[in-house]
Amino acid sequence: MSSSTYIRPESLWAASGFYYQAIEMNVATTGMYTILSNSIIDTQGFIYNNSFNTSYPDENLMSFDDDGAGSNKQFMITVVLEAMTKYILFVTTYVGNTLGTFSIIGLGPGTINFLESKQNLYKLQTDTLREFLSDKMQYLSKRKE
Ligand SMILES: [Ca+2]
Repeated sequence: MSSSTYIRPESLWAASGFYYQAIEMNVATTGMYTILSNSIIDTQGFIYNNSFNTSYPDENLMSFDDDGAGSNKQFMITVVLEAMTKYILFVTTYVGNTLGTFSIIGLGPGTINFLESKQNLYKLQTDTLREFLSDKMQYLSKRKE
């Protein structure tokens, strides 16, 4: 993660009107995993250890990416995930007020379990007001063959 290209989450979150979906993740096998998105939307991904707080977006943040997958402005994050640990994959869009479907692909030494967070899909506001919306974002996981 280069400091020259790293976009601090606050600068993104400071702008209102971004939808996001929080997806809980866990793995049975500790190892290095790569998680990327597939969508026609310009996505961004954040991985948090255990939990996240929209008021403190840096807290528990492990990794962040915007266009690392190299095509179609999809994020790709490679990170070590430990077994028996709860992680949150936080998916949002580069452009505000964007909704649509996306897929999440996970590659690594074992299966990644994805669970929809109870918080599911919200529209992020500057005052951290969370507006629950219908489930228009979808995801799936694949195990590396
Ligand atoms: Ca992107």
